[in-house]
Amino acid sequence: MTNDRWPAGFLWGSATAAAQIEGAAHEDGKEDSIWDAFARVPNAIAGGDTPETAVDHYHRMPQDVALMRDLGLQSYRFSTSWARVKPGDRAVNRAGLDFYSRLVDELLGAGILPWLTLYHWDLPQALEERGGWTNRDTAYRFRDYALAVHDALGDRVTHWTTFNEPLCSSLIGYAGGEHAPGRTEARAGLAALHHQHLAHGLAVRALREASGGARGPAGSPLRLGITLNLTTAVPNDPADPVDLDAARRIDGLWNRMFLEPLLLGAYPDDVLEDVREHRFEEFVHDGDLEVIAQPIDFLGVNHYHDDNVSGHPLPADAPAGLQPTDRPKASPFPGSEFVTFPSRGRPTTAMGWEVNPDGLRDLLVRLSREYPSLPPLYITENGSAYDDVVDDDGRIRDIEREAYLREHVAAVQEAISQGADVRGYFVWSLLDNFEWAWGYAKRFGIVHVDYESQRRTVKDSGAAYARLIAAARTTESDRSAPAPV
Ligand code: GBH
Repeated sequence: MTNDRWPAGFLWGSATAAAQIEGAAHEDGKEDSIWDAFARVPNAIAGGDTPETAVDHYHRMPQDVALMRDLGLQSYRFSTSWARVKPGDRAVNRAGLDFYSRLVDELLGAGILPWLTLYHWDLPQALEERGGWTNRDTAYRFRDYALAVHDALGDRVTHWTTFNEPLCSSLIGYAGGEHAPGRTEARAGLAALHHQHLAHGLAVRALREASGGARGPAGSPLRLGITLNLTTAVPNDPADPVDLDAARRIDGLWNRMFLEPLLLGAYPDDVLEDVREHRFEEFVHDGDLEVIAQPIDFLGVNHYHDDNVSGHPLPADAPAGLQPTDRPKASPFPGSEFVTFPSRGRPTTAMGWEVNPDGLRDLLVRLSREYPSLPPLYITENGSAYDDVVDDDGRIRDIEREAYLREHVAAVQEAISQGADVRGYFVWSLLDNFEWAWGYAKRFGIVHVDYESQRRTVKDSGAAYARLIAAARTTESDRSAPAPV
């Protein structure tokens, strides 16, 4: 892959999420999440697909862990399902927690570090019926759920992530409507955004206390963090003030509305001004920002693409962006609904996302320069969807996904050489899976899943990733490897 050395202890892994792989949507006491309910809304999900069976990981977990071991993964990033652990947000469901307990044991037995995410978009539907993330009380319910998972797994799981991509589960779910719960109200999206931040802070505080207080030799052994999806907003014409302002607005909503409360303890003034008509400040109570801005041990970065942003309408002949279904949606950008995303004509993945590995390098370097209080970074997701072909010999020669992977891993290494403190990389995704509003139509796996037989086949990209990990580990600097984070 490259002859340069990787920092000692750099962690290689792969990621999944509960609703995307587990299936068993109504087994052993699990109740509906908002994605189970959303799948029943006509035309919400491409092909009428549902997460009911997904890739049946709930029943195939030991084989899937064996696959991870065969690939040489050092860590596995998975999420727990709130609706399985506390169905309807009532009492703890032992059977649901037992599944995760078995998973953790299986991982540890295979020498794989469990990297647990508490919320990857699957709110219990019962809580949605009480307002979901627009209801401040949901933040406190999240803290209780986090403590229940910690009670069961805190003796074996060290690495905890509160939220995966709160941008998506707030603005895309409540303002844009492409994701569950499919609401299309700008103010609801902003309420969800703040309440998820609050939930993060409450959970971090509760988990630290439950595990012995602040980190330190005698204190908590936990490593706590959050994962954001960070996307660079590139002005279409950097000499045009209208495009520059559009890029500022989108950078604010995609990135700074999340980074700044967490790292600086304040929402960015310019974005507060952009969303003024929605009275965002009413959601922010005294003391909330101190709760939100507690120190974290790592920041997870999910990155897929950057985007070209303009403040002008698209030309009439511009190709329409890919949409999972033709169900009407709204803008996920409160106060900046007019912004457009003109194509730069670069090659795209099957999601229509332009491929630009330099964008990942530049993002990581920018974060390191602009936020002095930035904790160590982990790439908690990066990957690509392509329309795979199973050849007659059964092989999946997914050369584009392999190239995407190599180029983005190289971009991470360049960022490190330019000073970014990146400690690990998780490819999205281990398995083809339920790609949210796209259903099973888009495949991100480095392992192919035949959705009829549930058979798993390592793709060429998966074999390449296994070789890459093995090679990277032999080029680690000879200093003894520190523990991750
Ligand atoms: C991630 O989503 C998820 O964590 C994962 O579950 C999923 O399977 C994977 O990526 C692949 O999709 O603000 O409306 O202009 C994040 C990918 C990147 C999609 C940012 C939405 C912004 C759209 N997201 N993008 S918008």
